[in-house]
Amino acid sequence: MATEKTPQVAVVMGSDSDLKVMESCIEQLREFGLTPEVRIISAHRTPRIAAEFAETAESRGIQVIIAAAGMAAHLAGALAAWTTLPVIGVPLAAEPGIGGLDALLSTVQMPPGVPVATVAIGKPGAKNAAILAVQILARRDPALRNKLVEFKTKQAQAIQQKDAALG
Ligand code: RP5
Repeated sequence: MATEKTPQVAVVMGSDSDLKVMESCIEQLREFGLTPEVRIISAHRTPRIAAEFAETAESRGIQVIIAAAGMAAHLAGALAAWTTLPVIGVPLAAEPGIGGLDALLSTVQMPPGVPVATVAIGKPGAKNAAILAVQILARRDPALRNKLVEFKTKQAQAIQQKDAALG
C-alpha cells in the first residue's frame, strides 16, 4: 500500500475555471484524511500531457482518478483510455452553457470497454466523486472504512435532528 504522503487519489480538471466547484471534492477528500494530487490538464488543449498523466498515474501510487470538465467533457474518457485505474467523471456546468447536460452526456456515454463512473453535475457530483473514491480505497483500508461508517452515521443524525426539529 502507498504511504500516506503518496497521493492515492488524483483530482484532474480541464481548466482553472473548474476549480471553484472542484474545491468541494478536494475538501471532502481532505476531511477523510487524504491529500490528493491536483492537476489542471485538458483533453483538448494539452492532450499529450493528459495521456502521459494517465499512463504514469498507477506507477506513481495513484489508485483512483477523479476527472472533471465542462462543455464537450472528454477528459475523464480520455484518461480512462490510457489506464486500468478506476476513473470517476464529474460533469461540470460551464458558463455560458447549457447547464451541464453537454458535459454529462460527454462524460457518461462511454463506449463499452472503457467505463467512466459518472457522478452528478457540479458540486453534488464533486462531493460524491470524493466519497466514491474513498469507498474504493476503503475496500483495502479498514481505517478509511471506519471513517466512512462515521460519516454515514453523522449524516443520518443530521437528517434525524432536522426531522425532530419539525416537531
Ligand atoms: C472545459 O471547458 C473545462 O473543463 C471548462 O469546464 C470549460 C471551459 O474552460 P475555460 O474556457 O474556462 O478554460 O475544457
